[in-house]
Amino acid sequence: MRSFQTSLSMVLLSVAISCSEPAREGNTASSNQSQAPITSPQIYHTQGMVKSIPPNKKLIIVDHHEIPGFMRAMTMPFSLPDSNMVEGIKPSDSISMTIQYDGESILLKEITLIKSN
Ligand SMILES: [Cu+2]
Repeated sequence: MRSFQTSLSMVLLSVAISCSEPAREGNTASSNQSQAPITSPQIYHTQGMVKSIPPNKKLIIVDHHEIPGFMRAMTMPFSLPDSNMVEGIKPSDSISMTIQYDGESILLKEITLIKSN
């Protein structure tokens, strides 16, 4: 009896979940309205170690920690919107970063020096 109740509540739960899915079809009359983006920009914070900064300062290559829900730990380049962001920062320094992701591209918002090495 217990297991019957459990499976019944599982069924009810899954029905409730599928019913809460927003209906996206139809509604063609209002399709001229600008559509909301699928994801609003997300802000992430992580730390890492600077691997290199090319002389033109358009990039910074960072060995960053895991960013939960976004990226595993890895070494990767980040575009620098402003070369002044790496003022006083050099390879092997430890930094923290604020990253904005809009579902398509990554924007480096801030770099903070944690420890100069
Ligand atoms: Cu990454």
